[in-house]
Amino acid sequence: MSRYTITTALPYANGPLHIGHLAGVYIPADVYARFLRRNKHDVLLIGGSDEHGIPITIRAKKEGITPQGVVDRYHELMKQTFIELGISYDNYSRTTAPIHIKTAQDFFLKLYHDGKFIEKETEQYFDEKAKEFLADRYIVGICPKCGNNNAYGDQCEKCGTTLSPDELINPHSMLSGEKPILKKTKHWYLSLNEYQDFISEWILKGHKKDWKPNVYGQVKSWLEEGLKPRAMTRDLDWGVPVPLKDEKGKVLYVWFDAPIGYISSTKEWAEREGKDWKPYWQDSSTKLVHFIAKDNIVFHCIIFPAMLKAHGDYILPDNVPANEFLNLENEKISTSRNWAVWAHEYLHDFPGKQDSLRYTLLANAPESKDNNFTWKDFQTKNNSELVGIFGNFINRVSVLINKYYEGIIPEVSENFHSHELDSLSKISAEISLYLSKYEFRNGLSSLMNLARLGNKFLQEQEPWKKVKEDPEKVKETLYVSAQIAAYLGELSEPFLPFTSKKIMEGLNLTYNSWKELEANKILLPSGSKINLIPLLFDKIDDKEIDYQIEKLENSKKQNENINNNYEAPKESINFDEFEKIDLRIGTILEAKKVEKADKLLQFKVDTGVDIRTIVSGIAESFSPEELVGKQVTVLLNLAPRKIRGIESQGMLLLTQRKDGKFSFITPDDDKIDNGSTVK
Ligand code: B3M
Ligand code: ZN
Repeated sequence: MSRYTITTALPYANGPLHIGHLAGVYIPADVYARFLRRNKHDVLLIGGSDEHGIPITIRAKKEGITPQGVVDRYHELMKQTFIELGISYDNYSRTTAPIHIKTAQDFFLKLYHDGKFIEKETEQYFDEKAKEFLADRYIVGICPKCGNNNAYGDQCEKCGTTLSPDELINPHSMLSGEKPILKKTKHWYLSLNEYQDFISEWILKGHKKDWKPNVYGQVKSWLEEGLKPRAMTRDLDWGVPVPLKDEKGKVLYVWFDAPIGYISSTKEWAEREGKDWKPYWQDSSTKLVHFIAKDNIVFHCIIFPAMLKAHGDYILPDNVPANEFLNLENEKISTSRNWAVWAHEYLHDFPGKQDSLRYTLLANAPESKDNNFTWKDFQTKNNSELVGIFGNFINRVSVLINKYYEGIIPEVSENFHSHELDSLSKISAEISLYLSKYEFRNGLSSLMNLARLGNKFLQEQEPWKKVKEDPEKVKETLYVSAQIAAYLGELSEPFLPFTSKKIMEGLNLTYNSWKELEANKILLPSGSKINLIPLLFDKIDDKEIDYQIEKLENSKKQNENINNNYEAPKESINFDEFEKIDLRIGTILEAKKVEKADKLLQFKVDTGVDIRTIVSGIAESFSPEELVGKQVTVLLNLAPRKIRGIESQGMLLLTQRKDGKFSFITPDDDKIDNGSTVK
């Protein structure tokens, strides 16, 4: 028996979970943990929400709520989703929990006092108006590569180029719109370069050749580039405060605090269960396994191990089985484009069908390359494989044994033997080997082979035809089939826990250890009693699938609209700010072209308050005469400004059609008094 600490990447609590998360991290981790538990290992499956970092504050700004409001909402939603999907966490925590704040701060302080950081002053972008240092994500400007107006300081999402803020053309702060300045600030850096040799020894020269090639390869290329010092603190007001006196407004870098979240979550579990957390992190015989997606490899194979090494009290990961990405209908899953199957929506639309999703996602798990989910494939896998093979077999066995023998497993001769019985232990060993190597797809496919074998066996033996003429043969057939069904119940547990439970209950069995299965134990000896097992799966019809596909097509349409017609929504403002804007209905009294300016028209407008001059760049859309007498909306309190020597004392409100022509915002009732306010 060994001790295992299994961690799952802490998802950012800035949105709901989608099938990409599930297929890449959470379902494989759950299968692995369940498998180890069945092997009687001491297993701790640890998770939690990542509630710090820029993804959270950006979401908060977008929704006009506080970061705490954002994480409260999504933490609960994610936690509930994991429970409903049967992810068998021993503990699911969150990084705003007090126990985490303390654990992360203590970790930082230990490194600080042991002299593991270098303190460095550098220049960073600062928004003078908002009085905040700006994370790269908070600086927007024009992409030097593709001209996209809304490129971020770290990346242009249109062309995918990685950027740094100083590469942006006309950079400005997302907070205030101002041009950021460079300002001095102090931070604490972990000299990753000092850990270069250690990591290279440990992973490259050490025994990590059995790590997945994608993981090993990424580490190797990082090491070849050479590790550099990395700041472990940030100037932000959302995060774990840097626990040093006189250091206000600084927080721990989210990638410093988040992986420590695994440790805090373990502590939280231990406190609740009256256990000791330390062996799970500090005993060298414990196997630490991180389940993550490929974009987190550097953090789990280089930065976190360097932190653990610098601290000195901790074990290092035994393996980091990182997965590639899952696509949806052959396109990259995207939260912002709403191109996703949201886990909570699936659970709502397909109640009781958790295992159908687990099955499809495991069968398509992006283990060694990106993989794809399509609704049609989901339907086929459910209808042909789960209903047609697996469910069908279990159903026939339970119905026939109940019909012929009142649910009692029939007698067979003492030295009865069959090669189907032999295959049970072989398949158990095969699945076990696959799972121990993190090959979940292969494991699942072996399980299905066993169901296929059972189905084929029944089909060949045709007990329903022979029951009269050869009752002894039929007893053997159903005796063997019962054993296959029992093994399916046992072996499906890590993959399809809800189904497994139904089978085991139906067969009146309790779980055996995997060792006993590999030793070919007869699980249902003659004379044991089984029940009629309700149907395990039902068909998903075209209507349900069409509805899902339509949902995706709608989000595609919406995206096209957004991309074609609309500017990105602006940051939210509060009511007081809106109230400062003075909008009135007025009437155009005079209109004429501005000399030597093709685009400009000059108006005299009766605003009800006064009569004023307003200049507007709409000459290409209207001839002046047609506008006289028109009621329009006027922005009254815009500070006057000179346009071509004419003082413009306000602004007329217009919108622009797809063809570029302007159109006035006009009341739809012609009896509005000039000077009426617009609210
Ligand atoms: N929240 C990144 C992500 O969701 C991050 C993982 C933290 S694991 C310690 O991809
Ligand atoms: Zn670009």
